[in-house]
Amino acid sequence: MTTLSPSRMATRQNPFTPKPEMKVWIDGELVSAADAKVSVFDHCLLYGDGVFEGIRVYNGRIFKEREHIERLFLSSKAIRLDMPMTREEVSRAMHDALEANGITGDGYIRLIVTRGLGALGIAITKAACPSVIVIAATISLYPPDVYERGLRCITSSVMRTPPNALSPRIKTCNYLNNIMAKCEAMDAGADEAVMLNHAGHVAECTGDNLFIVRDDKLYTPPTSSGILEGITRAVAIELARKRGHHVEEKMLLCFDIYSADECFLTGTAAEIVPVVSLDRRVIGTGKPGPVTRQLMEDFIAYRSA
Ligand code: PXG
Repeated sequence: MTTLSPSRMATRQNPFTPKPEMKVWIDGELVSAADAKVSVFDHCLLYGDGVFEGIRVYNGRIFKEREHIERLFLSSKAIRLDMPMTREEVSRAMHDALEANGITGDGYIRLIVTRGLGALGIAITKAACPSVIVIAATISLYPPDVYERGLRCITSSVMRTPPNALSPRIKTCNYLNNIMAKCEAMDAGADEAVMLNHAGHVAECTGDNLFIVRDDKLYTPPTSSGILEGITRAVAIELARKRGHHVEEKMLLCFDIYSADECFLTGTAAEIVPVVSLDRRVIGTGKPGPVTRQLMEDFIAYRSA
């Protein structure tokens, strides 16, 4: 085994380099990307001890801003992290970050709250001083052809955390089990992984909620199946009901997906994206179905309304 000398370590090139002119909002200050750093003693780095939101900006407007802020506050409450800012201040910070980065069209906000500096121990110190970070940037989407051909998925062997472990309803900065599931999908040559809960019921994908369509009715797992209550999921439910579809939150098994007419995922990053196979079983015709296509269209109209 070769060991890297410190100098070689220092000169390795990270393929990810933020644009130098990018400004990151950290605890009330806008700092350049190069200086946007957290301490090695930060509990979010040491333990994944923090919560976050990923938020879209369409046409300069923060999509579902109130809902994202509310979920952030609920996540932080659940992990006993006292938000150091009010909802209004968080909103202002996001708008300031957008303005500082000249984002007037489409963009993406990553809002992070870390427990802040702590000792090298698990215990939360009373003096914990949480940090709030707002990164305003753009997002790389699935390439357009994915929306045309649909995703190929596998069922992951990585279980979604059971609600009595780390509740999937909390959007914590610990995404390791989702990352492991995504790795499994990539290794299998698939696009995404469907994660099951402790009882073997379908929960969700690694960063998206899941729906199936059967006989023009839509079904999606309930929060009790161990999902993040997605904001895009709520929009999809609303849009489908507006089209007159029956939408039901229902416990699902892999068989329900194999035997569905259509399947699609919803999430901030993916928006609405069709799924055309699971574990090499073709879903429906193997092409994005009419209900999914209609919803994708409706979503585009909705987000820019
Ligand atoms: N489930 C999980 C586990 C998620 O992380 C969703 C569902 C969909 O929720 P929203 O509210 O976004 O409709 C998410 C959200 C990424 C990324 O980089 C993923 C999410 C958010 C931001 C970025 O893949 N997932």
